[in-house]
Amino acid sequence: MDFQATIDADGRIEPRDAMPDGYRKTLIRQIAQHAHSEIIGMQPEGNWISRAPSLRRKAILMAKVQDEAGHGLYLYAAAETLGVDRADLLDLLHSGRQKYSSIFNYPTLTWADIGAIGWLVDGAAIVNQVPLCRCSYGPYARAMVRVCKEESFHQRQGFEILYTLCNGTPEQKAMAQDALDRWWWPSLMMFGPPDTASTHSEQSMAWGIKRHSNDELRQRFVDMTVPQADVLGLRVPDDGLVYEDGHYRFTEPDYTELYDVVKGNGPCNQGRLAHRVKAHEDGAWVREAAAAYAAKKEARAA
Ligand code: FAQ
Repeated sequence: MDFQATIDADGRIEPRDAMPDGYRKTLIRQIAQHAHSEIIGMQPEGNWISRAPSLRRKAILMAKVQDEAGHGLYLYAAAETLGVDRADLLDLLHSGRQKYSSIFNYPTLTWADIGAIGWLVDGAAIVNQVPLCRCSYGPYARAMVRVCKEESFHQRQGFEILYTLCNGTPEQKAMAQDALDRWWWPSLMMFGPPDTASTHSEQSMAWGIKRHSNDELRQRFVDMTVPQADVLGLRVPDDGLVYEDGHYRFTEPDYTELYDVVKGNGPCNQGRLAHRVKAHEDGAWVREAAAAYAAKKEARAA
């Protein structure tokens, strides 16, 4: 079957199938940005591993941060099936020529932020990524299945951190509310610009890469999250929130902030990238040792 017939039949495109250049390019862009987000996304939470309030919390947080590294690995591997090299993608990230999600340019000021990231950021990631399990490109769709299962666990652990804080002292509850106040709007921005300003959505949806528009997914996230805030006893910081016809109508986030953060002007952009580049350089000897070991093994087998 040719490309368009496979897309029309809602089938899967596999790495060796013929595909238009634009389809390949769009996938490389989106999968690379997604992979970069996973590994840069390790930093805000990694910041709290040494300060987690108990051994149990520390063990859970370490496992979560390691999961994010694993997601980066599946996604870089999925991108490589499209004929790009992981080292080149990392160069593009490090030189600022490829993007990563705006959300990871905000600081984690208190322990409640770790709960808010799990609950809201992983929650938003699930809403965005579950439909990607049905993406028309096979390797990306298959990578998403496992990623979504792990994100589900992450979302619950974040909610449980906040639930514990909300049922603790008044100071702990106030800390949880402050985290929600700061993370709510950036979480809404994760879904991208509004549909009227989204440059790629229409074509990506026609190709079956994206299954829903940015605004549809944002609405789904709000509908899912507001009742959860009620269970926590927290107030979503939006005076315009009303329940109407089965949906929560909400105030749109300030998209000028999204564009500004994406341009590199968020509170943590410079630090995140500098930390990432340093980690990469410090890890050069590990990559060299692994390559030397693999070469030796191959020579022995020959
Ligand atoms: N941040 O035309 P659209 C996670 C860019 S993973 C930065 O609407 P598209 C797990 C966009 O790239 C989070 N840039 O674009 C975790 C494009 O720029 P370009 C990452 C953004 O691709 C949890 C331009 O704006 N998830 O959280 C953002 O159709 C906790 C125009 O936008 C994914 O990457 C943004 N928020 O839709 C990890 C999911 N929004 O390339 C650690 C896969 C838009 O033309 C801890 N990606 N841009 O220069 C997607 O679903 C899509 O790429 C969207 C954007 C929905 C993000």
